[in-house]
Amino acid sequence: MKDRVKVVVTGAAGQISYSLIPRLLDGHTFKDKIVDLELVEIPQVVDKLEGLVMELEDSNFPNMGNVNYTSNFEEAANDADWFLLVGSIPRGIVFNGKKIEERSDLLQINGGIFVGQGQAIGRFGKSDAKILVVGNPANTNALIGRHAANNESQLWMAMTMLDSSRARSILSKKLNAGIEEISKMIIWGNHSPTMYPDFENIMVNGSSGKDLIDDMSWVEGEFLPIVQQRGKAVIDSRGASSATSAAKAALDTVMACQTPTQSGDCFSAAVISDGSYDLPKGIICGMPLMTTPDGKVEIVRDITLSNFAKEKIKISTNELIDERAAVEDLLR
Ligand code: NAX
Repeated sequence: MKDRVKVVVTGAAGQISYSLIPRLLDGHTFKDKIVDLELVEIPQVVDKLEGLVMELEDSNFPNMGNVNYTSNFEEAANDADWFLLVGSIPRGIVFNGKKIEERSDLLQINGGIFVGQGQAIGRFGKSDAKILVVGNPANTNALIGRHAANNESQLWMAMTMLDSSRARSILSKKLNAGIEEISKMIIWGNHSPTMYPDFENIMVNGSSGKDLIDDMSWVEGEFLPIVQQRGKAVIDSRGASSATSAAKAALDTVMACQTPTQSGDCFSAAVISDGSYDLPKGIICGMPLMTTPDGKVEIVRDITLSNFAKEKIKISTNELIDERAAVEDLLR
C-alpha cells in the first residue's frame, strides 16, 4: 500500500493556490505518496472550490487521494502533515468598513487569522507537522501562528524561497551559469523589501560566487534592489502579485524539507531565531537551513557574515522587531 500525506492549503481559491494545488498531486512534490487535500477558504468564497475540485478530478492525477473543501479550519487541520498557509487579506481591500492601507492594520487583521489557525494546528495537526506561511506579512504571521500553536515539535516557516529563486535567476544571468550550478543562496531577515540576499556565500560550481561577481557597484546598484523590489515590479506589470513563481517556491520549500540537503549546501526559509548569528531571539527570520538525512530541518550554523552583510541584516531584523511590537497583543 502506498504511503499517504495530508496537506491543508488555505487561500485555496486564490491566485497562488490555482498554480500550487494541482502540482501537489502531480507525483513530483510528494513523489509516489497518495496526497489527501483539505482546501480551506473563507465562508463567502468556499463554494467556488467545488469547481477546483472538479478540475482536479478531471485532471486524472494518479496520486490524488481524498480532496475536501471547507471553511472550517479546525476540521481541516485534523492529523495533517503539511499546512500551506497561503490565505490572507490583501492590502487595499475594505474590511469591516475600513480600507486597509496601513501595514499595521494589515498586521493586525492577518495576525488575527493566524491566532485561530495556529491554535488549531497545535491541537489537531500531527506532532511533526510542517507549516509554511506564504500569506503576508509572512514572517510575523508565522510568529503569531507558532505562538498560538504552542507545540514545539511542529516546524513553522515563513516563505523566502521565492526571494532566493529570484536572486539565483539574476545571478545566473550575471555569471552566465545554470540555475542548478548556483548553491547556498541565503535570504536573511524579513520577506519584505528589507530582506538581504547573501551574494557573498553563494557557490557557483564549487567556486566562491563572491569572487566571481567581484563587482560591488552591480551588487549595490542592481542586484540587491532588483531582488528586494521584484515583488513590486511583478505587481506593477501584472496588476497582481506573483502567483505561479510563488507556487513553485512553495513546492520547492516542501521538497527541500523532504530531501536531505547536499553537504555544503542549504536552502532558504524563515524560522524562529534562537540567537544564532547574533540575530535577535524570538523573531521568524530568514536563515540558511538544511534537512538532515533523518528528515529534521535545522539551521546551518557555519556561515560567515561580513560587516556589510551584518549591517544589511540588521535593517531587516529591526523591521521584524517593529512588526512584533505591532502585534504584541496577539502574542500574549
Ligand atoms: P489572492 O487574493 O488571490 O488569494 C488569497 C485567498 O485567501 C483569497 O481567496 C481569500 O479568500 C483567502 N483567505 C483570506 N483569509 C482567509 C482565511 N482566514 N482562511 C482561508 N482563506 C483565506 O492572493 P494570492 O495572490 O494567492 O496571494 C496570497 C498571499 O501570498 C498574499 O498575502 C500575498 O501577499 C502573499 N505572497 C507571498 C509571497 C512570499 O514569497 N511569501 C510571494 C507572493 C505573494 O505576494
